[in-house]
Amino acid sequence: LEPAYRFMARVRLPGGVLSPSQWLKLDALARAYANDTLRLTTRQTFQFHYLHKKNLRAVMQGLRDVALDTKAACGDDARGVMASINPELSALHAEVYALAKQASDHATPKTGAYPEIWYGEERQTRGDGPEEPMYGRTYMPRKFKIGFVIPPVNDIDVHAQDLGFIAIVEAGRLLGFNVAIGGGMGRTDQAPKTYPRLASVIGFIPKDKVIDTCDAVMSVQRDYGDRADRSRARFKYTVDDKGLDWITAAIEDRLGFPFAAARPYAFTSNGDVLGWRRGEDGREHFTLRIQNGRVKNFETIALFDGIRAVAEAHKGTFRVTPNQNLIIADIRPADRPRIEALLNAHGLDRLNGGSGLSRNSMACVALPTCGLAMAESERYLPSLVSKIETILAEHGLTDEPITIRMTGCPNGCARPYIAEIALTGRAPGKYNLYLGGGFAGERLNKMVLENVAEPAILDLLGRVIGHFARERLEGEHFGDFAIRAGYVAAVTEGRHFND
Ligand code: SRM
Ligand code: SF4
Repeated sequence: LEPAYRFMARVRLPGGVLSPSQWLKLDALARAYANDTLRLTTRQTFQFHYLHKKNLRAVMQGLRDVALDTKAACGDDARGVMASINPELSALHAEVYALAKQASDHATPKTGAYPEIWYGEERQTRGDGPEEPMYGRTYMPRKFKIGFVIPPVNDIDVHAQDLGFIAIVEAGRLLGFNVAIGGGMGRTDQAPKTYPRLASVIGFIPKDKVIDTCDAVMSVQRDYGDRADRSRARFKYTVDDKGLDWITAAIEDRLGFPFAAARPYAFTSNGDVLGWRRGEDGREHFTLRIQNGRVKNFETIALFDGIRAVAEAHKGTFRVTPNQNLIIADIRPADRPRIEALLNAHGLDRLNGGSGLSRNSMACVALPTCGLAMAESERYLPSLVSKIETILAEHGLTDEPITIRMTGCPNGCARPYIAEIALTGRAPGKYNLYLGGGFAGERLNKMVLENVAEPAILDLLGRVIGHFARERLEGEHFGDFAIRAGYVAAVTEGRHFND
């Protein structure tokens, strides 16, 4: 008799775009085989939890029925490819999304094992069959993450990607991309050789060179990445160990041309704008806040059922945002009243309220499903946020947008090291507290308290928030203030994060 193994499965969904029928299938699979919930992730896709081993094939085949799979959602390969979601810029979004999808399809390992195992197909190659064209026989040293961003909103946190493409747009036309390399969040406590790093911009490429650039950058990491020490097997360490100039030259060598000088761009935030927006093509879009990405029927609100009702009526698309929210997108103006009525009938429109802090909060899954978690995250952050909200209200800062992110361990799945306030779990009820991240994801934060419990966290935050309320400059963000006021030093390079 075999133990009752249970699994998590993550769907591959480039750019977070899916159809209502795909949503309805995910909904049905979660109700039939998972724990009656769907979890939207920080990389714009879905996770199922508690899948019994005996049901895995049914889930994979159910996904295949709606043209979805779980290929390369985990593993030592190119992970889920992210893309900015800007519903107002419909044409630009469509173009960048198409490139993200192409990059994902291109970089996904061409394995025959997946259909063989999950769909029961005949084995296609035996023994010495053809090698995988990009990865070869050994795959990457470790996971590799790609993302496309459309400034000024840095919703995908492009500086947290191994390979980021920053869209350069002139008069509404996409010219190409600035290329950013070597971003990543993961680190280990008490191991200074590990650190988060922001991706460095190394130059500009025209838009028809995206796939070539993916190949060139990934193959440099494939060939030079550390395959001996797993904790340092990410591209960010290869970039720092070899040096940015050396890596850039190696990429250019494989591309066969030099990068052009990077073009100017600016980011203003990394969050989502909630509620209704109209695209340039006249279609309507509603961004729905999903707290920490958890879609289920709560005691206070039947969120899972409500979205299912919307999906049954909706004729456009859904888009999962990089902040774990959901856009009901591409609604024809004539259909808006019906969607509005459904949102209202199920109470979903109420979810978009809340303070500037809660609207900009994000937590990883952590306990009870994550085997690496050392503390609560998704289940704890909302209660901590409401205590911080009390302090913010005392100082008239309820609407102030402040980013706060929590993870149950230092791996950084909610990209905490670029939040203005961040907490990473150390032990049950104990966290490291970090301050000083950039509001647009452009600067790392720094640890101010190590391994402390809630009272110490609230005490320090209370003092900094009070000081911020009294002495902030016009328009100054909380993270910038924490540095100017001397609570933390600005971290300019990842390798100095632990200094
Ligand atoms: Fe993650 C591992 C959840 C985004 C860095 N991550 C895990 C695992 C699979 C735990 C494990 O290996 O046993 C977690 C599953 C928990 C569960 O119960 O479901 C997990 N990671 C997640 C998700 C679901 C968090 C969320 O709440 O949304 C995100 C899924 C993204 C996706 O759809 O693909 C998720 N993980 C990230 C991100 C953010 C990002 O990619 O933008 C990071 C930091 C960026 C980076 O990679 O540097 C991240 N996850 C890690 C790491 C540390 C990697 C490192 O370089 O050290 C691990 C552990 C590992 O790989 O050894 C990890
Ligand atoms: Fe698990 Fe740690 Fe990732 Fe949170 S940050 S999901 S605790 S691995």
